[in-house]
Amino acid sequence: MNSEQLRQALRLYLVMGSSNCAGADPYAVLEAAIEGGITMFQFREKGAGALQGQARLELGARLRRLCAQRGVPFIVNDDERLALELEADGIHIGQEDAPAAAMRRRLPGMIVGVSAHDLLEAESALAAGADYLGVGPQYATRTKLDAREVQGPAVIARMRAGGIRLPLVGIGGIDAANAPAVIRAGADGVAVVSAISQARSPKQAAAELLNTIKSIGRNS
Ligand code: 3NM
Repeated sequence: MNSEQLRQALRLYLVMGSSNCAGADPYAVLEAAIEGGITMFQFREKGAGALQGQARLELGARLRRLCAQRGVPFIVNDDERLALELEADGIHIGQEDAPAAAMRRRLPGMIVGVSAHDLLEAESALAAGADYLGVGPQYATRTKLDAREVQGPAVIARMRAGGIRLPLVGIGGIDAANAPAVIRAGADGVAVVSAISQARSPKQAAAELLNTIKSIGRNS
């Protein structure tokens, strides 16, 4: 996937694990979200109540197959071994995880995404060979308990002004109402958890978000 294809794939990025689905079946939630138009998926089986071991691997394998069937890139959060086992399209790592350069070496051919919180972190991720950045939290989130201070879309504008051209998504508290501000600040797309996984209709929520993003276009 080249950088332009990656930009397109990042337009509406669903991040999710079983504990984000408010008791619903994660397979059904992902299927509905794909029907609604999500363009990329990250398996993030993390936090209180997350599946472990074989159950985690089995759910990951089912979601991975669904993504493969529907042509949606499948990314694994943090876990290098799981990414290999599931033959993921990529891995997403935080600042605390092994640096992007090591991932790129050990997971040849995979997309490497990195969380960055300011221009300095964005520059070092770029230098380490990251393919895209996740920048957050844009707004208050109840999904990630150890999220940093809310930054607002201005942090994306600062990265762009500082010369960061990498494909980039905003994350944290994003919904259809505030997504336009994130795109206007210079993001290629938005990454969401609860706005889709906890919506009454994940399909409708995804479709609404995608329409909103499409109607904005970058820097308009
Ligand atoms: N990373 P929701 S915020 C997974 O700031 C994640 O890096 C964040 O969930 C960061 O869309 C976040 O439900 C959770 O607010 C986003």
